[in-house]
Amino acid sequence: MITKENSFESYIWDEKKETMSEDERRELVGKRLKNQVKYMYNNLPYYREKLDAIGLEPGDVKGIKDITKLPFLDKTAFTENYPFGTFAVPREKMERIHASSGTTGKKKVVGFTHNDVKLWQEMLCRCFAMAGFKKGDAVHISYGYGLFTGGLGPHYACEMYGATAIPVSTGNTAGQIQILQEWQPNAICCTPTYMLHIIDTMEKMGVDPSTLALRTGLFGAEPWTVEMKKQIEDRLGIRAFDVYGLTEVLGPGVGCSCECGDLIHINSDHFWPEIVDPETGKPLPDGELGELVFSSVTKEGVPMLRYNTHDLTRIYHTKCACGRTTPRIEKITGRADDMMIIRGVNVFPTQIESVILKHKEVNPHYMIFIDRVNNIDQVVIKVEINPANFSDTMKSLEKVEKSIEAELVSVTGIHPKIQLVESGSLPRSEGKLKRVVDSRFK
Ligand code: DLL
Repeated sequence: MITKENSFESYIWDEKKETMSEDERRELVGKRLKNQVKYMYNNLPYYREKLDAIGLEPGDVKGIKDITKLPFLDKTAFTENYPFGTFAVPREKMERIHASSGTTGKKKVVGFTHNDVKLWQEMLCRCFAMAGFKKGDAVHISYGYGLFTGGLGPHYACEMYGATAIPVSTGNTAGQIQILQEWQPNAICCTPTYMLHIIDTMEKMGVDPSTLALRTGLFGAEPWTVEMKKQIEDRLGIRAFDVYGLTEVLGPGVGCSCECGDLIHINSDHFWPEIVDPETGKPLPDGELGELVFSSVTKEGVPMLRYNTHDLTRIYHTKCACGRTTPRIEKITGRADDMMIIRGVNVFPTQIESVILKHKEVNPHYMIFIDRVNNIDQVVIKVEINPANFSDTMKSLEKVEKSIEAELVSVTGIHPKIQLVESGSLPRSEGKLKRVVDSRFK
């Protein structure tokens, strides 16, 4: 049996691009932006109309400082031009098409040219190096394969990286564990909640994590907290990294966290980030919470300039101890539309998660139910008991419920009711997990 190799080593995939000075990068991206505006104006009727409507000519954008002259784009670019109206090259020239479902209605359809696929591979190679993947590693990919970018993105990146892709996709958790045990992959890619589900199942089956060769993992596609990262690292004995991205801009690989902490390095030479005030759209300085906006300055198939992700975070333009100079964002708090307004107080599921996961008497699985009773918002949070750390008396049940409730009041300002439920009784997901059931407006 091969046993886990403990030495963790990461490196920088592209020294030149990832460590260039911010001034050099601004210069480079400025040139790319200037070309991209012209390219989109000439090849995308919907974009030309947008610029014409505000009287902006492509020549007005001369460098990065002019980016704020450009209008914002959002998902309506996709819905209004469905399916292929955002394609800047003919469909015949696309090497691949991906799509994300979105919460309502039509899919956001994104075509990738040959160069786009290469770019995507390169961006993910940067993430692999950051997360300590080694050449020759076997990579267990449990993101869904198909239109979702989570499966095929890392799959093709393995080819460029010189790693062996194991395209397990989602489902059949016991089968996944068998592969982890018998084929001994060194790295894993999946959503953090699915990783936890795999770990729970392994524990139930009596599988000892130290018999696996897993050393590191790239987790993302949904908001998760540092507490969840710690659980994955401690229970599985691996290093966990946060990979970020969205279909409209690329897919996974827009950014990734490094070994120095939880901030996510953004590959800003290709995906220029801005943080803007959700109300006014004005760019915000480093350290302020706002919406994350991207300009994909080198994409050919479906380029987007100033695309508002509605993901909320903060940005920092300081050099990281790892040597990279790329700007870093904080873990995503959630999308602006994930925000729950409870009796006028704004709360994100990630705030609730950070409290719950600190309590060892419960499992890291919870669901949030919101309802309006007699015109008053009521929140019930169901959390699973962790039988291993729980003494099974009514008194201790109440004690744990009260202690989580009290901490939630101080962290979030809302007064939820905690309901402890049996271990294993809440739904699990193989992909992105939906944790909130809001029945107020039904
Ligand atoms: O989720 C791409 C992806 C696949 C990223 C695999 C990472 C790993 P979409 O389905 O288009 O694409 O969803 C994008 O998911 O705007 C965020 O709200 C959320 N998201 C993605 N990565 C993270 C992350 C993929 N690391 C949307 N942390 C984004 C928090 C994330 N949220």
